[in-house]
Amino acid sequence: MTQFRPHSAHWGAFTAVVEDGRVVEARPFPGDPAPPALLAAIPDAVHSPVRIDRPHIRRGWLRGDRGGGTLRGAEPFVPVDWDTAIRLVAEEVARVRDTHGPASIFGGSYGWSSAGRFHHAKTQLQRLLACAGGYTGQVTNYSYATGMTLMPRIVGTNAPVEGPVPEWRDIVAHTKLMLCFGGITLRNGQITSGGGARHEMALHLRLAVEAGLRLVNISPVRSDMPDWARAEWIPIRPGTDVALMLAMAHVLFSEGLADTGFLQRCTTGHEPLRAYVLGQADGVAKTPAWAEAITAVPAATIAALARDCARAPSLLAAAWSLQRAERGEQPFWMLPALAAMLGGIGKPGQGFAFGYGSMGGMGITRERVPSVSLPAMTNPARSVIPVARLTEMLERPGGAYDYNGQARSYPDIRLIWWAGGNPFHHHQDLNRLLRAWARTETIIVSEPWWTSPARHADIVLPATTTLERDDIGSSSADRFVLAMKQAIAPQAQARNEFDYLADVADALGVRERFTGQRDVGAWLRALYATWSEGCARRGIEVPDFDSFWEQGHVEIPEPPRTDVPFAAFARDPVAAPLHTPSGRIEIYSETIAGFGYDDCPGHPVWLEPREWLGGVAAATWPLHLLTSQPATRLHGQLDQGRVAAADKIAGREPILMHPADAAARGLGEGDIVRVFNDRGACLAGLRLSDAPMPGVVVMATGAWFDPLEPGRPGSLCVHGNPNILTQDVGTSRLGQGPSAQSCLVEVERWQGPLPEVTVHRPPPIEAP
Ligand SMILES: Nc1nc2c(c(=O)[nH]1)N[C@H]1C(S)=C(S)[C@@H](COP(=O)(O)OP(=O)(O)OC[C@H]3O[C@@H](n4cnc5c(=O)[nH]c(N)nc54)[C@H](O)[C@@H]3O)O[C@H]1N2
Ligand SMILES: Nc1nc2c(c(=O)[nH]1)N[C@H]1C(S)=C(S)[C@@H](COP(=O)(O)OP(=O)(O)OC[C@H]3O[C@@H](n4cnc5c(=O)[nH]c(N)nc54)[C@H](O)[C@@H]3O)O[C@H]1N2
Ligand SMILES: [Mo]
Repeated sequence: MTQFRPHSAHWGAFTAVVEDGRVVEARPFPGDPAPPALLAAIPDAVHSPVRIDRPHIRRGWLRGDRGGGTLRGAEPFVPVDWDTAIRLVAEEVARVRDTHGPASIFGGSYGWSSAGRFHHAKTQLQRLLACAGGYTGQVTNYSYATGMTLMPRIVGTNAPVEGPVPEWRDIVAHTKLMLCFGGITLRNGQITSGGGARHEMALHLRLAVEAGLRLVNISPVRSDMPDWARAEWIPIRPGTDVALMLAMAHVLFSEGLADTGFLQRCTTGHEPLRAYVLGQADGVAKTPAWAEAITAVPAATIAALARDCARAPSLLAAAWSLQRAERGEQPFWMLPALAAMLGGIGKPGQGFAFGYGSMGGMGITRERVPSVSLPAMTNPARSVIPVARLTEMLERPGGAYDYNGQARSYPDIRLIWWAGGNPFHHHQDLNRLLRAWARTETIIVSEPWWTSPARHADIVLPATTTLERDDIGSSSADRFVLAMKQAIAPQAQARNEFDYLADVADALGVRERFTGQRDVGAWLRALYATWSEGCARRGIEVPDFDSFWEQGHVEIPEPPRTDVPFAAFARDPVAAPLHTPSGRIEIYSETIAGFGYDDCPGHPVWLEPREWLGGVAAATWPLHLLTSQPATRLHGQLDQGRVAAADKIAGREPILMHPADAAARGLGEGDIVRVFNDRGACLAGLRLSDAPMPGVVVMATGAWFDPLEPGRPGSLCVHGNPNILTQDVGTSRLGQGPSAQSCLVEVERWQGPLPEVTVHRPPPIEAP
């Protein structure tokens, strides 16, 4: 018998088609204008041979070895029953907490997990650890850590980064020129955090193009904008955008095109920036010719861009990727500064914003209602690190570091528990991570699949996928709330996080607190009730829970009108000041200047990165590697499915290279190549393309880390996980965000026999 169950994922709402207890198809949500191709991979993932079928323990750990140089990932696992696993987990949590204090338990668990808001693995785990005494958590994220740290200091809110941003509706009606640093990459619009029913990125872009909007794609990669958008492409060296923006400012200042009225009324500190740009501060005028030498963009092009922006209603937009780089604060600070010089901030369709091409739902028109979410619990240990300082934390227990104006020190981690994230996907410099990972006494990982963190754990707990449980999908970037109905029984011995964590809580004596004395059904009703109350406070009526569940979704209608960001402020900055110390846009920040960071001074500047095409390191490593979001996956998720598999070359992740760079190395289409630098190496399949500018190569993130010799740092990744190559340094002492996009490499033909990709099969498992 065929059954149809409404469901959702970060890659979209769908109907699960179930036959004989198996999901056979994920049918797109009716009315979705652009259903993601990724939906096709869902049945593969759910019924994958790489699912974890029962709890497992690393053999050495069972025999008493507790870290201290252990090279996890090499030894076989031993299956155990759930009762044993729960007892061992509870004993280990209690031991570490009582011996070393709760901050020695790392429960940050950064990662996207799955869309359902109740069975959200990280939140569930952190609730348990909070009940049990506390843990070390993580703040900010890999997406826009630096942007979200900087933006409140300079404009008083993080809205320009995470939304709401100026709406497409206003862009279509009012904007004449839109500069897109990093383009508008439609592949990224497939994803909405928490799950979305409508994928509208292409739809809005098309309406804007039809309305005559002039788009400029300022990016190292031409295909960051679809061909049909008829955008001009301005190829730019990665990591140099701030130099181009500074040179545009030079043109505005020196040609009298800057809106001095706006600068005086709504900003503070444009004079020091002006002095810097004109060269009065350091003797170097930031002219278009100066910027040409850095960016490889012709000076005349830069000057023309500046003049065009001053002449027409313009919007300055940039992808989140620009700040995922060394000194990533600088382009994110200079973009609002430049928009302030143009004077359009607060007018419909003008000003600045980030992320239109980064995620589905940016710039849509939506009521400002909250999304459904599971409340966090206060962490009694009050210990956190900036998310991307993971390896450094493990390397330097007690070590000092700076972050956003604070002098801090790292906790001494003895136990890591990860649920719902993949550090071997998201973190940079995996060889360095592997060495640091080996210092930890115990590592627990909850996962539905044998992903890299599970393979590098001591205790592995098999989690259900969303299709094996009831939940609610909801995103702050979509107008729908979605019923995610259980479609199939839990596979093998997989259990819901909430259920097994309740058993761990029981063993730790905190079951009642952890469950709140509710079961799953009661929790879903409670979360929905809280959300409906939030809607009611904004005058929006939504159906009761039973009608919602019956219907399968709730749609919040598009509002007729929403606010233009910064409109009230721009009209009257005294009556509606920003939440900054001056109440204005801080082109110069006394606060940041007061931190005394040489890597992030008081106003935007060009600071030469360590790794970029214009620096000394490029003599040894002449190619700039961009590691972009994958079209065929969400990070590492769905890598085991057919969509990702179809894109690979002999099972390896493709690397895009300009034909001129390939010819210079004697390489051709389809070659298996070794991509390397002094941090590590991986294999990849060569794809010739004139989309990247010469000197720039592109690999998507997300191929599962597959070391030739598991457990040995420095080993070749035979599959093509590019984080074996990227550098692990903070953007600056301010943001401490990840710097993945600043990465130089070399590429050569792989000469040896082709090693097998084995990571999509379970690791070695021993009889108990
Ligand atoms: N080089 C480079 N690196 C990057 C980036 C880049 O641009 N370049 N981008 C960065 C960015 S922006 C991000 S957000 C990160 C993303 O990094 P992550 O969010 O860590 O990546 P995911 O693969 O989504 O990891 C989620 C994991 O949760 C598991 N999971 C799914 N559902 C469940 C569940 O119900 N229970 C449990 N226990 N587990 C579940 C999945 O199998 C998966 O392994 O990567 C970052 N890394
Ligand atoms: N299909 C799919 N979509 C996704 C995700 C996914 O895994 N798969 N992940 C989601 C997540 S978690 C996030 S945070 C967002 C990330 O959203 P973004 O950060 O916007 O995504 P990226 O693909 O990393 O970068 C966008 C483009 O920026 C360009 N770029 C890189 N460096 C530079 C530079 O220095 N200057 C300029 N001008 N351009 C540069 C690259 O060519 C790249 O194609 O994507 C989301 N969307
Ligand atoms: Mo992200």
